[in-house]
Amino acid sequence: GPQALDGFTPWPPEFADRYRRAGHWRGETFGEWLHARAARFGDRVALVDERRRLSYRELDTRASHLAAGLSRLGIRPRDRVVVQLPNVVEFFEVCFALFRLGALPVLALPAHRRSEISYFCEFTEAVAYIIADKDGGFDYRKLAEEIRAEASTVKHVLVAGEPGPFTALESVYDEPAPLPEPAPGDVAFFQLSGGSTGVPKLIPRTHDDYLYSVRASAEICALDEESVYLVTLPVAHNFPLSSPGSLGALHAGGRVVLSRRPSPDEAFLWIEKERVTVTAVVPPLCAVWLEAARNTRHDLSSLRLLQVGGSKLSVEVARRVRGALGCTLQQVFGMAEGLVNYTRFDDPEDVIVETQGCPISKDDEIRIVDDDDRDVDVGQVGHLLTRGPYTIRGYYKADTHNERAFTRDGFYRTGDLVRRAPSGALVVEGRAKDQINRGGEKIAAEEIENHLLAHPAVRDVALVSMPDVFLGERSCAFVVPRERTPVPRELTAFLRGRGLAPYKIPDRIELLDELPKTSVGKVDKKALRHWIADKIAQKG
Ligand code: J2J
Repeated sequence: GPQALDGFTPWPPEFADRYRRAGHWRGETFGEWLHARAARFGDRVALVDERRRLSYRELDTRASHLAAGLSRLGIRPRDRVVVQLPNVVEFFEVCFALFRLGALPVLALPAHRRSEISYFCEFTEAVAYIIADKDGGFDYRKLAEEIRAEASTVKHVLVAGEPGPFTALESVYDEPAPLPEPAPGDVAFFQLSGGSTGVPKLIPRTHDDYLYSVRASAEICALDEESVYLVTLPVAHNFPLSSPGSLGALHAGGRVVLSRRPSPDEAFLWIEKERVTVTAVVPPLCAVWLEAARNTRHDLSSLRLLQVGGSKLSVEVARRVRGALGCTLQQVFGMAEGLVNYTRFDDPEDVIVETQGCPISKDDEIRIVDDDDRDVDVGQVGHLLTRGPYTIRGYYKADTHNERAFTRDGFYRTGDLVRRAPSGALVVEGRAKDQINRGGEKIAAEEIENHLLAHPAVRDVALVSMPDVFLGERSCAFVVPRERTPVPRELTAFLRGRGLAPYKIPDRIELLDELPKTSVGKVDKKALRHWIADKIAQKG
């Protein structure tokens, strides 16, 4: 077959064969998949946002027209394109146009700023950057000007909405032209890793593997033509995209409704208006929704399923879902690298409330191991390793890191600490990776530490999580200053100036004379976490 993309680690042939024989990998591309949906669901509404309603057929046609236009701009198969769009219909037109072209979307989040976007553009040698004009009070065209000045490979900036100095996305759509079809085993796009390293890692997902996870997820969640899925989290994130997410709803012939904001104000309005049946939120948002549902004037009776995932949901909040919203709770423990676990509809209530569920596939292999990769006893907490038909075998262009992030026999080291409940379901007990999970938003400690070390008054630094009632965790930076002592506000302003996504700015900065070290001379982050947790607890 054709040569695999440079920097992509394919599954070994014996595994690929097994996944094909099992019927997981069906040899279908996203482009073909959308054609098939359009042929079957035609004039049914596929997508709804503030401004537009698009049928399956219209989506299919618009994607083909945009693919043709992008091709005429010179975008070729395997070219990387950084896509940073809010929750609007254009996200799907753009992604499917690129899929059809065989060009590869790099799915950035709306919160990303100069630091992240310029890195994605440079690392992937992206030829184009696709944005909306404005969202949430932020002007992405300003960001694009900085990116264009820094990233020499970016030839095109395409803007959904008012283009300013750039090209209007709307002007690119053109008469469809025959295009070379990508192969189903090819990389289709890149997700971003929550990460624990100095720079974010890119996750290559293939047509075959991703469509399997979408199809199987849609089945587990019993989606059908009557399903109405509300996207409240950022549309590009793996959870609302594929677990079963917008793509799962489209797979089943349902309707996808795009809410710009996750706030109850906006989301509840959509639920009532479009008779939404299913949606996905992170735990802090779940708590806010439950509170807001107490005295909302909106009719939420259509909602049948609330999925919660991205970080650990507390048992107390979990128990309140049915009473407050009158719908079923489903816990979802997933990762952009692949593996996704769901509690099932027929699970007993305590399994739904107290566990993070079971994997999608009988071919998801799960190991729970100690620090030396030996299996722990049943029920004990250990490191979660996984391998399977939709879990990557390597990050993109990351050979050195891949040696650490995967076992020699291809298991992905998730960095999560889990145990098996008596039911067999997984329970997330903690994390071994150096990451802060800020209400579902992941922060790689090393990335922020490197930025802080670039400040002339900073000698040493450690970023750790601190407990937070609302978000579960927030970030705290322990800073050892040089002769001159920086004020915390100066440091956060410095980080903003470096173009970091706002959620990565430390919530708190503590100055120390030196960082505590373990017996082997590493920074003792555990001690720092305890210290800050105690300090917060004393304040009450
Ligand atoms: C505890 N920790 C969780 C949960 C994810 C579905 C749902 C979520 C994601 C996601 C996703 C958790 N309880 N229920 O991609 O398809 C933490 C774990 C995990 C990391 C992955 C999906 N659900 N987590 O959150 O790539 O630490 O994907 O390894 O953003 O989030 O983060 P991410």
